Amino acid sequence: MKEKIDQVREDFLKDSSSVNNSDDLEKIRIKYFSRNGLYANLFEEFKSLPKEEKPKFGKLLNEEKKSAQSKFDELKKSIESQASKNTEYIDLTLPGKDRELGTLHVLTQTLNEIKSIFKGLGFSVYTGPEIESDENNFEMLNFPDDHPARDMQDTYFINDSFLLRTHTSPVQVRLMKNSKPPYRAIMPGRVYRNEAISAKSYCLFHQVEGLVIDTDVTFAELKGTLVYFAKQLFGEDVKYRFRSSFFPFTEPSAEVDIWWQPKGKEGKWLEILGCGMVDPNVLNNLNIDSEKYIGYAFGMGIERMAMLKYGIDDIRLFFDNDNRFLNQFK
Ligand code: 2NL
Repeated sequence: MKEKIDQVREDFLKDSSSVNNSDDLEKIRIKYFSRNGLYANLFEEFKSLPKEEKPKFGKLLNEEKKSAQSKFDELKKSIESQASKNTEYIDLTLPGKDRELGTLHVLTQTLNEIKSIFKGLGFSVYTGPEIESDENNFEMLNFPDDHPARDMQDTYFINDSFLLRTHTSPVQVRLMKNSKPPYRAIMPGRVYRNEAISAKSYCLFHQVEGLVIDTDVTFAELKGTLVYFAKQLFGEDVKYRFRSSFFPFTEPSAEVDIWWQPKGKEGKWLEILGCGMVDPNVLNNLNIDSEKYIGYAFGMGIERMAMLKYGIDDIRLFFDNDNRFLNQFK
């Protein structure tokens, strides 16, 4: 009996020294502690020992089993704590978290494109204040006192003499007041109009105007410049036309249309910009000798350009800051 007990202890110590996980542990539990396990077998044999040996071996067996059981419990604890640690491991093969980069607003992208086309033609870029005088916004530009654009309906007046500019022309006026010709410049910026808000018009929008003044400027140069511009922005194959028009500050005046042909739909002419030869009255107002100097000017809405270029059908989308819209222009 003594040898058998020693053998079981030795085997148990050997087996438990190679336990690595809960499966190994379960095998040991079954082998030693189950109803048909080795300790149960020893107790079974113990029953058939002679009466005088029972006290001695009873005590020994109880101690042996208790000691093995406590070693087993320790082992179980250590395996369990290891397992719980293992669940917190870091999976180095997981892809990293995306850091989302912002994107330039589609209007900024469109303006940058327009700017780079004109810079390539030798134009400089000027900006000016959004709050302007009636003088710079209207008077100098040959708007008669009773011109409908001066009406409260269209202009946000601040007081009798100041207003939110309705176009970027006052930046040209400032340039002409502050420096001598020749000029070759574009003026981008925000402008304001007191109009009913709809898919087509908003209370503010962005404009790029251009001004070229020199001693030998021609309408042909105006046409060549704007056709080049349209081809750069809308593609070499763009179909365009010049249509005569009217502005208070240019004479003669024209509007440029491009042919818009959506797939499967009827095509149509869409206006992209207005232009003309600077009215001599404007030059005279600004003390530029209209006998010596001649010039052309043009103006376009940046929203309108972006809407045509990207097929956007509601101007309000530019101002809503909805990421579902903005992220399409990454
Ligand atoms: C349009 C038309 C235009 C101008 C703007 C201009 C400025 C000065 C003198 C003469 Cl200082 N003209 N600007 C000329 C023709 C058209 O804009 O449809 N804009 C959205």
